[in-house]
Amino acid sequence: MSTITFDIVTIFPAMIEAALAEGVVGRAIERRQLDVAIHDLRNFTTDRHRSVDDVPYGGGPGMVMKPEPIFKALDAIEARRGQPLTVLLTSPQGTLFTQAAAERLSGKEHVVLLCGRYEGVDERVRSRVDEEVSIGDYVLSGGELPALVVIDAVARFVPGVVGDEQSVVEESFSRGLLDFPHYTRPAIVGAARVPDVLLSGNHAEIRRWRKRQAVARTLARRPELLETAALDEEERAILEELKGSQP
Ligand code: JAH
Repeated sequence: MSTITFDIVTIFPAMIEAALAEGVVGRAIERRQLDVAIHDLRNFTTDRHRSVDDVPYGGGPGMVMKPEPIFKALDAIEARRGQPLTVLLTSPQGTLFTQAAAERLSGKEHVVLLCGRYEGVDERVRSRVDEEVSIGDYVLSGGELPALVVIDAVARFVPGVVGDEQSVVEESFSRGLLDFPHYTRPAIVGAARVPDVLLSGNHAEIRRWRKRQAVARTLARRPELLETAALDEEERAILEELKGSQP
């Protein structure tokens, strides 16, 4: 069985713990398809106050994460795991974390996630970082939520983590398109009806309708995805038709 080990370095271990207990990822950990170790950065401090931050050189507002506790934590993880480690830092300065990046990381045996806080980490920490990744262009209060995003997206590529019922290949982004609309019972709720085609039992028609919806939605909401999407012949035809009908 293939597994991947994540080591997470954080000042909020309870935040990580709670999130990883639930859902697909929680189940993968129970089944030992995923191994996650959470390291409290304060356990690697040496001063009486267990300080993980300090004032910025050069002045200015806010605090900066101290390098030594982070170096000590990484040394301890390295000693426990044996190399090679891949160290990830989540920050707004990173390269965009995409589905392709998640797939690539799922091939690693160990990934260390460093969660920053405050105004960021001392620049010298970057000498120990292999990749700096951003989950999107917004500022958060720390790297814990992005680290959880990375673990979730990577775990889904580990064979057996996602059940057959949520096929990884069929879902949104597997081919670079947005997903088609989904419906369940009842067929009519108030004035809102499920599209007739989905009730028709005509599976060829249903497949065509879903493709059309996925392409139309992508064109309307995320047209830039169509530059790199792996469209089949039918999807390319749908796209040309849709482009022609709304210039
Ligand atoms: C904020 C350390 N890509 C989103 C993202 C990732 C990390 C952070 N913010 C946004 C962050 C404060 C301190 C990291």
